[in-house]
Amino acid sequence: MFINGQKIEHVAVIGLGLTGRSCASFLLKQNIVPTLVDTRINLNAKALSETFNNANVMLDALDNIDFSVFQILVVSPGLAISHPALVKAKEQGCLIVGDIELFAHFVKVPVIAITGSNGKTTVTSLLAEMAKESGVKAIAAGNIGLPVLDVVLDDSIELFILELSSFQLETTYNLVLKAATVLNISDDHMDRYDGLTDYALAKQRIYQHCQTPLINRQDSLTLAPNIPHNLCQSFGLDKPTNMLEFGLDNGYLMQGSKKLMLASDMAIVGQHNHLNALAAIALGLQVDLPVEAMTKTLKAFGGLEHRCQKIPTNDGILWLNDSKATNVGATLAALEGLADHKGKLIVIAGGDAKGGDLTPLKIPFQKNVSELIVMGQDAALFQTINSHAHIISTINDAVVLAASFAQQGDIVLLSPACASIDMFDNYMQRGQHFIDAIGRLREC
Ligand code: UMA
Ligand code: ADP
Repeated sequence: MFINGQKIEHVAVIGLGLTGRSCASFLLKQNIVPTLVDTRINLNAKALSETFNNANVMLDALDNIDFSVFQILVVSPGLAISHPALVKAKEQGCLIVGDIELFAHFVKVPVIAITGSNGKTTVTSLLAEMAKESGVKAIAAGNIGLPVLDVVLDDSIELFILELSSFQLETTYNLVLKAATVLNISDDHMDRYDGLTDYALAKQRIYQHCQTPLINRQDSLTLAPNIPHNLCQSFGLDKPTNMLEFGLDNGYLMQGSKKLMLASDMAIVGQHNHLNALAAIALGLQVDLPVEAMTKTLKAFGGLEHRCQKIPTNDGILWLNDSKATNVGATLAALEGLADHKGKLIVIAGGDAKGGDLTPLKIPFQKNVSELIVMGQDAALFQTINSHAHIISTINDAVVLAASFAQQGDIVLLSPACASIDMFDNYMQRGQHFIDAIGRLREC
């Protein structure tokens, strides 16, 4: 394997989750047996070694490992490259990359990439559906859950649609993109960044080698640094002024002065989904997907689980599972979408706030939310912005309490504004426990 003209033989894969394992398999296909490293000492070293061609496995703190013997360290997104051991390795001459950078050196077909604080998975999935509807063999990969190196060598793929996290972008240098977008920037992962600007800069790396940057013209942190405005396309909720702009006018999704479709014909609802739809169409046009196929997809695409997902019940209450709202911006979008609702709105929130600032929720909670129920390690933080918040300890208790407040015509929304890992394996498990608890209400 050659990277930047250098023959690569000595590689360490750091982190042995989904990404690290896919990197190890990929490197074996390139006849490189990597050293496998993880800080989790409870992993099964013997089984890992056997799976990856008797590779050397080191389960230890990064500080205890001498990385200077490696040419490349392939670092997983869950590990911060600001870790002193990795900074030292870089000073000693190691190249620090992620799986997306390796992908960049091997991919042979067009790539579109999507990042942002919220809406990445929705836009990535929508675009993949639009490509399918257009007869293009596309695959959605990356942060969405399918590691890119598992599919990069599949010759049948005509288009890659990548969901990229800021963590992945930090270790990516040479990814050439047909089109890319930063959908929006709001407080997230503040436990890994020095502030919002630092986080936005990581996201903006997506535009480094991008033919058509697509920016959110109402969110200045999504702009492409050093790229003239006239080379960018944009989307926003306002009326577009030319064909490089996508927006809304008189209830229509528009490209410039061209009507694309009625926003109310979309199967997913809420202003944030109008933005998601505009972004998906703008990206799709860059790879020549027909507008008709894309609007047809928008009429049928019913949204994804755990994102303002309706849970069917026969109690006359609208139960919404928005467990994927792992930051304040996503919860704000949900509250905005429900602002016109007439009955009571009961919200269940809380978990690990990841060092984020909850104050943007203060006024929407005051104005629109009748009862706020909070749980998890940062529950008390919610009481600082809403002194009436009820603190409970389990999601089951939250559902039982919410049911005691709710009557026919009311809404109960799980939209935590926090990560789930203090109480659950992941946001999917949190959403499932919410659904299960609602099911148990019927049994009472
Ligand atoms: N970890 C250690 N020690 C190690 C390596 C990892 O403790 O040596 C911990 C990390 O801190 C983290 C966990 O293990 O808590 C998993 O980290 P990882 O880098 O091994 O994660 P993967 O299993 O490879 O999954 C990653 C993405 N996870 C993260 O970025 C944390 C997945 O996104 C992604 O789907 C997958 O690669 C395939 O590309 C998940 C995610 O939560 C959905 N992403 C964040 C988000 O969307 O907010 C960025
Ligand atoms: P991501 O992959 O970026 O986490 P998802 O599409 O999975 O995004 O949605 C995550 C959360 O963000 C959900 O609660 C969803 O309702 C909300 N959301 C989706 N799109 C947007 C958007 N454009 N702006 C704000 N919130 C959004």
